[in-house]
Amino acid sequence: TTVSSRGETLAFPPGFVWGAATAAYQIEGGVREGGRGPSVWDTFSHTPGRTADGHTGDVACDHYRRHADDVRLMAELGLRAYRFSVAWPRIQPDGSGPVNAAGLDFYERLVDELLAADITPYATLYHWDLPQALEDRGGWTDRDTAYRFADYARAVHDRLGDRVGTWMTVNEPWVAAVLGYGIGVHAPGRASAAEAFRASHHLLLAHGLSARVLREGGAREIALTLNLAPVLTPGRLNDPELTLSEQDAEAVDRVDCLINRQFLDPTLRGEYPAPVLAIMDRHGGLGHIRDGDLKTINQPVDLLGINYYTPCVVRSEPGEPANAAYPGTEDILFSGAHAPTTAMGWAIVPTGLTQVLTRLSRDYPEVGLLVTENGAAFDDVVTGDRVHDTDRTAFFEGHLRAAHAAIEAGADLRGFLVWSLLDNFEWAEGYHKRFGIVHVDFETQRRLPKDSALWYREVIRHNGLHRERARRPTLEAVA
Ligand code: GBH
Repeated sequence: TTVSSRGETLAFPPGFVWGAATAAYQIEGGVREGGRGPSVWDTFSHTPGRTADGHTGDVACDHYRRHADDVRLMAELGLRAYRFSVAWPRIQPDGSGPVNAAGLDFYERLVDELLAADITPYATLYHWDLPQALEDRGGWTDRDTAYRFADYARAVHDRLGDRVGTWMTVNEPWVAAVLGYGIGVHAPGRASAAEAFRASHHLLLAHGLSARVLREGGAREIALTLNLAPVLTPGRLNDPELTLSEQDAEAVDRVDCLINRQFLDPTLRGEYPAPVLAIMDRHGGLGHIRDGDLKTINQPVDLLGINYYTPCVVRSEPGEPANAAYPGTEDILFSGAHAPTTAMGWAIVPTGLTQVLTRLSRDYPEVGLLVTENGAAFDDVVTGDRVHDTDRTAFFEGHLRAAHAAIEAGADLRGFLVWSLLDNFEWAEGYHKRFGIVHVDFETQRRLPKDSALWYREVIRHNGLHRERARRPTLEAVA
């Protein structure tokens, strides 16, 4: 592996937040419990051919029933923070109207268990499980969904606002819009560039409207979470300082606008980048953007959540076939990075995290930063009662070194949450792809902390990488 593991001590700032993240549909199961209504992911996963082997989130990690045990496990692993998502269809089974008290009760119990275990709860309001009833009325392509979302946010905050300090509005609007509406590999499975742009805008509007509601309700910290990726050329992957041709520089900028700035600029600056507007205009027009929307979207946020997995590698050269996830880039070739990959096929490039963080602190200096997801799927093997996932530990070690380098360069990074606490329903990939630091046997629901979880516990205990602990097992230890 090329992931660095030089083994020296690396201390993080005092108070640095260490934890793990999950999302409701990926772990809860109990899809018909407690008055929950159907979401687009229930519909999608039950539609033949949509997910690997027809896997669904019907049972998942059975966390809906096992939450108390799972919180105990988090405490044993030394986690200081836990980011979970609230399932909108548990709170409003039809996406609007009366609140289902049983749904709020569930999250209240979870939050109380976390607080009792001295684990700080971070609540995400939307991690892709849109109530099906709203999808039936147009879903995120319909402007009204954003207003319904603000109502839902108010209901959740009214009940939990006294106990949850940090609120994340929307998780990865790019994924929700592009994979869900643009190319259809995620729920609701629609495939239209024009619809994806409308959906993106309405997700941003939902962020702004709900951020306003949360602020009025006295929320301590308001955040949104974006999937951000440095956009590189194959040459830049090896040499970040490499001077690009004019064509490559423009290709990089256009893709950066689509994946990163389409979300960063409206939320943090109140404007869309010009290249995004030009591409949008050619895919359905700009009619969905109304006067005042950008002002609404540009609410003050305290924290930006960064989900980092892998960089985006492009160059100016016609892509065959065109990458449908990036409309308006038919003259750009998306290539893989020449680097080792995870079981998802995603290139492992820890320095990409340094680049994302230092870029954010340079271009958007007013917002605090939190890594809300970073992690990797590997083909784990259970040996007795151990999972020796050295590849995952090396992945985290590399990315923590990269995060630390960004802090040293001045980035205001406040914490790091691994994706994910548990192996879980990996969306279109079903249960085949395991991202957990805890192994889950989906037959028995047995939880088994992987070696990476034991390693992470030591990282948390030392507030960083510690020489003795971070080192590979010695020969004696192995023998
Ligand atoms: C996150 O999305 C989700 O928030 C989480 O629910 C999910 O389980 C987790 O990641 C793992 O998938 O161009 O082929 O190199 C991550 C979304 C990952 C989207 C990387 C773009 C680029 C793939 N992103 N991906 S590729």
